[in-house]
Amino acid sequence: MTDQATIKRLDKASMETRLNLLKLCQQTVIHIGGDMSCCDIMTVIWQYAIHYDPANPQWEERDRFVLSKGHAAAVTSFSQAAIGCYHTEDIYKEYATDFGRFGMHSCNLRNPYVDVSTGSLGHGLPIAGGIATALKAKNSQSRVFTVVGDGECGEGSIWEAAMAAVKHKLGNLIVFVDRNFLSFDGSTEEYMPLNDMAARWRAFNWNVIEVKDGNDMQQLVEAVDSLPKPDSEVPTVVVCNTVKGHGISFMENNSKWHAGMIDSDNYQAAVAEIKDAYHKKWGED
Ligand SMILES: Cc1ncc(C[n+]2csc(CCOP(=O)(O)OP(=O)(O)O)c2C)c(N)n1
Repeated sequence: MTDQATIKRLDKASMETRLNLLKLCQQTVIHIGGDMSCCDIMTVIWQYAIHYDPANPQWEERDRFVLSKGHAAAVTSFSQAAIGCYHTEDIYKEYATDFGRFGMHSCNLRNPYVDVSTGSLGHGLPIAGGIATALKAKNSQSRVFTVVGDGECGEGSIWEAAMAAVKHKLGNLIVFVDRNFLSFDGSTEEYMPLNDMAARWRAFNWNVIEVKDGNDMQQLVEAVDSLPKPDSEVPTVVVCNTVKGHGISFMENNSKWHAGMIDSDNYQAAVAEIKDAYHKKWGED
C-alpha cells in the first residue's frame, strides 16, 4: 500500500488545481465540469506516473501525453504547471489570448509541452496509438498516456484505435477513461449507450483496470502501481468512475456546468467546499 504522505501530497495538489480552475473560470469560459471530473486522474498522471523532464519537453525518453478529451486543456495546463512546465500565473495571463500558449483546447504549435493538438473528439487515441507504435519500433521504454472521455467513446475512431492497439501489441499505451456518464448536455447512455465500459474494452482484448472511484487518490495510485511494464504486449485501459464537476455540490452531475464561467457567489461557495473537503480528510489546510 502506498504511504499516506504520497496520497496526501497528491490530494493537496489536486485541491490546488481545482482552486486554480475555479479562479480561471471566474475570468473566462472553461470546460469546468469535465476538468473537475478528471482533475484527480490528471494529478496522478502528471505528479506520480509520468516520466518527464519539465526542463526539456522534447526529451526523447519522456513518456508522451495525449489529451484525447481535448476540451480538458485547462486542467492539463495547471497539472503541468504544478511540475514546473510553466508558471501558474502565465496561464491566467495568456489563456484564450491571441499570443497565448493556453486555451480551451491544447495546441502544440504554440505550446512545446503539448505533444498533440486536440479538441476534435475521437482523434487523440488514434494518434496516441500511432506514437506508441513508433516508440515500440524504436525499442523505447517510454509510455504513452492518454485521457479519453466517455462521451468521446461514442466516436467510432476510438474503437478502431482500440482494435489497432491490440493488433500492434501496444503494451506501452495507457488509456484513462473518464467515466462520468455525462456528455455535452446530457447522459452518455442516451446519446450512445456504453453500458459496462470495462466489459467493452475487455471484449477488445485490452488489459482492463477498474477504478471504482476515479476521484479517489488512493485507488488511482494503486491503478498506476499495477500498470504492466512498457515493453509488455497488451495495451491497458484504466476505467475510472468519476463525477462530472467533482468536489462542488452544485456542479456535480449537472451538465449545465459542462462549460461556462462562475460568478462571485458561486466561486466563494465552491472554494469553501473544496478547502473544507481537504481539511476534513487530512485535518489541515
Ligand atoms: C468530433 C467532436 N464532436 C463534438 C464535439 C463537441 N463536444 C465538446 S465536449 C463534448 C462532450 C464530450 O463528452 P465527454 O467525452 O464525456 O467529456 P466530459 O463529459 O468528460 O467533459 C462534445 C460533444 C467535439 N469537440 N468534437
